[in-house]
Amino acid sequence: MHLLHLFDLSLKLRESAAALEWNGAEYTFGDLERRSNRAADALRRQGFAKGDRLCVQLSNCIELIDLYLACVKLGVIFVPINVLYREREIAHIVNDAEPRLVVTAENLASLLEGGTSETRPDLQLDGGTPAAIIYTSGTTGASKGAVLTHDNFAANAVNLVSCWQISDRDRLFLALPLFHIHALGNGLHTWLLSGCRMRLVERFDHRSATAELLDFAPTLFFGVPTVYVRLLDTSPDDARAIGESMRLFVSGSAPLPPHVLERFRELFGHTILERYGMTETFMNTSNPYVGERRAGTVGFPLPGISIRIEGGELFVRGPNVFCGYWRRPDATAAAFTGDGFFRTGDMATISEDGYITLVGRKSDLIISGGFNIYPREIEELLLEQPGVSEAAVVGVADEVRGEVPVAYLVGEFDEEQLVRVCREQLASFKVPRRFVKVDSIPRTALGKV
Ligand code: MCA
Ligand code: AMP
Repeated sequence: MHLLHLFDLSLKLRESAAALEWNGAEYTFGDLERRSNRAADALRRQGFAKGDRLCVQLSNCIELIDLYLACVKLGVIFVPINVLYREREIAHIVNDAEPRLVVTAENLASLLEGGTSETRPDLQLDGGTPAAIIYTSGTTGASKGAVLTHDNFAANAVNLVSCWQISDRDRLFLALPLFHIHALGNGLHTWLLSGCRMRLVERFDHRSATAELLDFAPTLFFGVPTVYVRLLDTSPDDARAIGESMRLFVSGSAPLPPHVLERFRELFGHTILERYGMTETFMNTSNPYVGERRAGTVGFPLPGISIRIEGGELFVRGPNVFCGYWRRPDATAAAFTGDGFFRTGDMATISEDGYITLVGRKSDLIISGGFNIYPREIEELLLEQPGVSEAAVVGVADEVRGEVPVAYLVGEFDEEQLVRVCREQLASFKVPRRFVKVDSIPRTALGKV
């Protein structure tokens, strides 16, 4: 299914309804339809055609939505890039995706100025057409592009709207970054499908979050665990007031510690609903909307999604699962079993009454504040530095961010220089908090730390 058929339930059917609050202004779905037609016109004038890639490195803003919708309308593949990424990280994505254009805050305005036509492009396409490529899972140091189709986005949105009872009566407060699946796949798509009102903010800022929530009085909120840990600092009166208007708090992207769920319930009067997803698969499992939301678990498979646990690893198959890694047939083949199940790399157990619990990961992955860090990528950079002969980066528990990276190094090195290089070349959340000098790094016979 072309995603537009879902979006038209709002863009066309609810044309004059309030759709978006952004930066103090209000927009209807009709406004978004016209704005994205102009953005599509601007892209077409740059020579964009179906199948071309557009890289976008922007924090949350209305123009990012315009560009995404323009891509959907043109069959152009949207490639979002984390705004915190530095040159080295961006270069890898741009070299791999080979976009026709990279949009940043610098060239955004001049690009959009070139779009004047408000007529929607006339384009038929089927659901297997790629809608986005999102870079992820760099167990080899370099990340791979997960190719996500219109059908993948549609299957996820339909599941969540139905299972979480999202409707046009909802008010969604979206503060997570639109360059990841959490906000893009779950937030933006359920908003456009349900036709609810959304207030978008540039980013989640714990200093202003309470005031924003009180002011907007949302019914629906998506957060990563760090966001919920931050919200535990809300005063009891404010928390009660926010809880009164709220219908549903959802958490995902990293494990929500049970004590956070408990404390949050006492303060806000709501049991956070935890679900589990991946960039390659969108949402796989969710705690129930009605019934027990069990702390420490990620609930049950969502509709149409099959789950199997083999050798402790969770395998998943369904219309939500991506079609492969961009230009990486070997990696794609290795990621699937013979009967079409995707190997998630997540280790899981299932209780007798069917609740799934994630118990670890097969490969090294540090999740800090909901952002993924692949130790290998940082180790490779550290090993390029003078004096460093061995490097191992590991995740250390952190109250707020869940985990933070720490580097263990063998050799004679200048710590200040390492900090400087990491700051220059890595997103801030990847910079090791500490550099620990050790005599040797313990490894297994296979060389694994
Ligand atoms: C954080 N920073 C940002 C942003 N978020 N900068 C620009 N835009 C952002 N969106 C930077 C800050 O500038 C600061 O940098 C550092 O991160 C920490 O900021 P702080 O204000 O202390 O933040 P916090 O209170 O600790 O909260 C951080 C956060 C952020 C808001 C929770 O980590 C975040 O937005 N995480 C969500 C990531 C996400 O959406 N993941 C989903 C992946 P400096 O250190 O230089 O001062 S998708 C996924 O995992 C799957 C599909 C799934 O299941 O959802
Ligand atoms: P990404 O590929 O960046 O989207 O990250 C996906 C990974 O995040 C998954 O493979 C899990 O390891 C982790 N993840 C997502 N949701 C949860 C959750 N609710 N609990 C624990 N881990 C999660």
